[in-house]
Amino acid sequence: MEIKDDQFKEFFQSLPEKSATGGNLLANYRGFWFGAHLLEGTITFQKHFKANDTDIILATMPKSGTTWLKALTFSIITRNNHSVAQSPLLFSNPHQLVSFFEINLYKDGKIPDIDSIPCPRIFATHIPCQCLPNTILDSSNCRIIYLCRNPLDMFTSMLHFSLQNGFLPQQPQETMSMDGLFESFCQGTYQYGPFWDHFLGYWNASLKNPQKVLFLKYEDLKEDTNGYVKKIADFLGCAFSSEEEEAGVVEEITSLCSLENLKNLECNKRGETKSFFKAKHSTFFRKGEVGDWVNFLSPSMANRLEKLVQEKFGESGLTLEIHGKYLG
Ligand code: PAP
Repeated sequence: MEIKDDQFKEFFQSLPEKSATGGNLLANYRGFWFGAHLLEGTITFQKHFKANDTDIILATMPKSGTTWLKALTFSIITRNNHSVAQSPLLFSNPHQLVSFFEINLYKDGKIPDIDSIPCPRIFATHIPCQCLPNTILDSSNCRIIYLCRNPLDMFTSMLHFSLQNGFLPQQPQETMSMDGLFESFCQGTYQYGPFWDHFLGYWNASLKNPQKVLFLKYEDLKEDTNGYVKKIADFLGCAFSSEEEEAGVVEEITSLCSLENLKNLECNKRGETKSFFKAKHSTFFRKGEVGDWVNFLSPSMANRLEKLVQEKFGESGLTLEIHGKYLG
């Protein structure tokens, strides 16, 4: 796949810090690592996106529960448009209902027509807070929901996703071994990394402006999904009425969006997302467990990541649950 825009190509080449991860050339842009295609989409989005006050932006690092957050937010916002039995989620993968800015809408430097999307518009992004355009952060009342996940499970999830989609060679001795991937993860040199600055960007923004940025953790969402469905609705200004609560709408949304339910729908068993790469819909739904990393990471890998978490989040007030332990 070739970048067509020569000006952008030159810009990418001019970025001083580069890293080769698994044969992918990444460049450091404002403290974060991007491949050329993602950076082109990111910069086009920064230049051309105009936020509306009613826009909702779902932000995550890859493998932190993006698909789940898309399904939940879509269901909360559109709950008066159709019954759960007729939800579009029964026929479409959540990634088809909520698009990413840099991966879908502004991909390849395209400028999409998003004015025709009915309000409130829901968008998603993996772009760090530090790289969002001012129109989102300062000059509109749009809302951001950020979902983070403990990095041990995030890494484990990414490893499976990459293997299942054939992004990694099956033989560990080839170019991109698990050790190599793990090293990049700990160095922060992978798409959108490092995770610590990604988390902290949104964490600090949520402390500064809690009306604008809701900071959530995957582990909390698993523990009390109904409670967080209500919290998300409150934050978005569309709280559930007592009639809705009595009628069990919150629980209906939780079970519609549960991993078991989504995973078994035909629309998620078949098909694939097409962007810079193809990813099978089924690979977005695996175990969805907290602490599954124990089955894949060696004790020394776990130790290294735990130390990293303590070192990077120690002063911030952000704590992460790692299999029963709270670090940070
Ligand atoms: P993305 O950022 O590439 O879109 P994302 O959805 O964040 O991927 O990550 C997929 C993870 O979320 C998988 O975790 P696992 O590998 O540890 O199992 C997937 O199982 C989990 N996931 C997807 N949908 C749900 C859901 N409805 N409930 C809970 N977890 C989910």
